[in-house]
Amino acid sequence: MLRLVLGTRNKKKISEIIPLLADLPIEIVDVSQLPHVPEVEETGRTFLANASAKAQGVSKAAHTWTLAEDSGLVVPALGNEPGVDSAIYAGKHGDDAANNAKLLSKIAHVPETERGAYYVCVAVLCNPSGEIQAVSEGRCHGRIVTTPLGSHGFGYDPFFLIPEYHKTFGELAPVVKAALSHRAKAIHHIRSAICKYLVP
Ligand code: ITT
Repeated sequence: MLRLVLGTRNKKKISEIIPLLADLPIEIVDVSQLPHVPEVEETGRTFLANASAKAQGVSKAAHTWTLAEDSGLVVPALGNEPGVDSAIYAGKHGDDAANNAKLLSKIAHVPETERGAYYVCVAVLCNPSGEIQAVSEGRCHGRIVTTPLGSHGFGYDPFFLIPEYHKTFGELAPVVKAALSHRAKAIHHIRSAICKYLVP
């Protein structure tokens, strides 16, 4: 069975990605299980640049097929913030509470009718030599609400409303997010490449 490394250290992402690939006859490990693999710096200004850097950095260091993704929230009325800076919006990497507080303070100045937003996920698959073999993108459209609802998901999810469901990703069950999310769409699109290269 071939091994696929998930080139992410974000446990919430990992817990969303694994079920989407669990039916494939491949061994999936995440990079935290490979202590010799150094952290990859995210200096790119696009989701594609950062996803590529993560997939290439991890695959070269681990000499293994690697799937990485870069994702974030885009609010057009805020000049596309937080965008690629979603994880560090308020300064400290992965501080969801501070990031949400900053989003809230900025969205307060935006009229309710202009609070549309979308999540983006760009996924990149690299071979063990660090060569990009496939790229995919998924988007999920919604609206920003000013009262947090629910405790599922992570990051901006309690503030991200899916209008068709009248619920935020914080309220919707993980199985629903797994059907609708930007990450689910990006992984779905890249599955055929994973199958082509890793499934006998
Ligand atoms: P890795 O680089 O190790 O993958 P990371 O958390 O640094 O982990 P990113 O640079 O891709 O990942 O930043 C993702 C940020 O975007 C995350 O911290 C959230 O703020 C936001 N985000 C992305 N997907 C999200 C989701 O499904 N729900 C809520 N917030 C999300």
